[in-house]
Amino acid sequence: MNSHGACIEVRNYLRKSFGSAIAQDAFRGFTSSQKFIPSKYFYDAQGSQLFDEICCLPEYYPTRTEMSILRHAAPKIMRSFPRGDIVELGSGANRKIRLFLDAAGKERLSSYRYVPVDVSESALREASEELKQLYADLKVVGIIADFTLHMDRIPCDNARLILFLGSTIGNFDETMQRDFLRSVARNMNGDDRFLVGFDMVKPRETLEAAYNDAQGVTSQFNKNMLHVLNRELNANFQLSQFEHVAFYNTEKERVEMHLRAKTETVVTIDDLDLEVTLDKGETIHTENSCKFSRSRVERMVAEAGLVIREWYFDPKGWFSLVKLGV
Ligand code: AVJ
Repeated sequence: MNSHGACIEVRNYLRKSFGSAIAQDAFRGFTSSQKFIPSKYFYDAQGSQLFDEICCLPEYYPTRTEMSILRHAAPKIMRSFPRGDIVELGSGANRKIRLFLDAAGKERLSSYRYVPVDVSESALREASEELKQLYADLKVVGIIADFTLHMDRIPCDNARLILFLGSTIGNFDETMQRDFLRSVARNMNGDDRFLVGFDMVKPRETLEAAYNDAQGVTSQFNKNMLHVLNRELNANFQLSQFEHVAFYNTEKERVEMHLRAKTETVVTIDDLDLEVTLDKGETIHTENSCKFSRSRVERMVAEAGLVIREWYFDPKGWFSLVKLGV
């Protein structure tokens, strides 16, 4: 352990329950006519690592664009949030939080507590250790939880700036987007602020390139889902039998990722007592990544009882950050 290691507190709410959640979700997904598995299961240690690599790819514009907006917006956001908890939902690597902490300034660090929330304990621990090296005065309380289920496990005894970046909200279906915003809104006090990143609708070629990178990292990330299922549920998916597919669904305004069986394939999922047959060309739907318009965001946040305080864009309007209050 390094000299700061002891200062990081990690509360793991998933140790016993995550396994059964994936079993339930996989059972539902693999007995459905369009087979599917929720995209949150991408993020084991390996998946979190691969996603981190995706963020640096030349084709993957969202991270870079959101960071460029944050570079301008973070100082103003932090000035209007002088003390309290900075809660980051789906924290992953430390790329973004550092922009907020740097904007606050070294002298002010002791006025904040950083509360990263993630499903991957290894990714959270690694990131927290690194952060403590860089910002020794910062208090860090890591929460291992599935924030789509357990908003109530997130501390609410201080004023909060809740960060939900990267357009992770786009991975939810429309009902979940609405329910999730409502659940956060219900949980917020008057001084709390909620900063949400939305990836915006843009030309198809740009979108499809971002999810079909030339180096094949997104393909590896997608196929890692099969590793997760093999490990967590004693399944026997063969990765070489599947190919990565990603396309923009114009009507539904979302990028869809699937894993397509190259030939007819029979898979056994031992822990579910389930034998799954995939026809040649049949897909497992692994992710939706919704792309938003301004009017859709406005309607959605209003329906959740949230009020827009600020709205930040990049010059091309490819990505946006909305600061919300109740
Ligand atoms: C971080 C979940 C928003 O949907 O763009 C990246 C995940 N999937 N490449 C996204 C992802 C494929 C990413 N999110």
